[in-house]
Amino acid sequence: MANIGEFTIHATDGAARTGVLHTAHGPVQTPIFMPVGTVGSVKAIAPDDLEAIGAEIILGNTYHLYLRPGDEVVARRGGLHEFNAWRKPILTDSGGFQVFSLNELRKIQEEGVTFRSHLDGSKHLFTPEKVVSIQRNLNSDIMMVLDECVPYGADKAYTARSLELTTRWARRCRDAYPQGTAGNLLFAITQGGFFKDLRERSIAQLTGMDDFDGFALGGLSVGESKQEMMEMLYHCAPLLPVAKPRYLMGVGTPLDIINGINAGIDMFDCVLPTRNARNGTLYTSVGKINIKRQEYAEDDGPLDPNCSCYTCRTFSRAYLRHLYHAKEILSFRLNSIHNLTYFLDTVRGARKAIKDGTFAAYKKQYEEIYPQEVV
Ligand code: PRF
Ligand code: ZN
Repeated sequence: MANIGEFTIHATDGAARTGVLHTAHGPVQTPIFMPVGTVGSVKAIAPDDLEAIGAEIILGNTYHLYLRPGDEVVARRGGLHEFNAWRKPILTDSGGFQVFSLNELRKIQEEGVTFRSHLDGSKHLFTPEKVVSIQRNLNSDIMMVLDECVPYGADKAYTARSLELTTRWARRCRDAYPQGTAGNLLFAITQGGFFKDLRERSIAQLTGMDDFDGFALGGLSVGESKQEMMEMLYHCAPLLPVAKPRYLMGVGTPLDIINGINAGIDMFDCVLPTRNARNGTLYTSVGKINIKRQEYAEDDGPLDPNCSCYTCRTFSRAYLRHLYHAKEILSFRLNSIHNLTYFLDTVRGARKAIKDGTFAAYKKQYEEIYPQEVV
């Protein structure tokens, strides 16, 4: 049995790597895409669906689960895995990002961040110690430190002060739960906005502590152009320790993920596949389609002939279009199964290509499918 937190790289192809990260709830093959289950459930998808599409790890949100149903309620049920019946690994975001995106009135101080609940307006304080305690109650396999995701357009002075605070908060998170205490891993989050020297400083400070189980790139995909994101991604990824898992938070499109892998990133999460599924935007081997369109009204073919998911094996485009227009809730489930399969197939294919030494050709295929996104 491998130790919890052990990360083994099996093959590399350029900067891209494939390996396995061992968690308390089993191994995760990397590179991996993590479906988002904000409140503990991946929207419209049950755990047996997740198993069927080969999901290995899902993401939950500290912010939402703390507010409702409450992390102590979850702890008394034996933790999030027992509560939601997903017995494989779970990563939880720390809540920092959600506080910043869902609260206009939040207040950041040395101690932590004060905010009002988006549910009932009640006032709360997240400190580094508090978000670790919440994530321990959830029994998350991978906990994230409290950070400030610097808004796009923030000036250099603000960004510099903010990254120093994020570093101090990361230290406090680690001190609240020293490495190896129990089975919960803790990842640090690097920030630094769109200033390369500040990004370097944030990475140097956090990797210098040497006791995190992995490192995330935060503060990307926050409104910048694709070109700016890629420039920062390709600048920063090689600065992260080779031997630890690297996580690009909240990214992205299939081509973003391919670029991330190409830059040496191991983990991704994004609401795109599930959110787009619910508005009828579906990813296929020839690009994005919208199932709403009239052209599919009598199309008896499968959604994607190259996909082997339950939706594609079983239903026609005409039927999926009908379910969408009839606002049937089955539409959400079938479309989500397909889109998540597409994202998981993307990382599965990447793992194989890295092992085979053909990742450049694999990347080129995605650039051809999504030409409008190439920067
Ligand atoms: N910090 C945290 N969660 C995040 C982000 C971040 O910067 C992002 C940015 N894309 C997504 N989710 N804690
Ligand atoms: Zn499919």
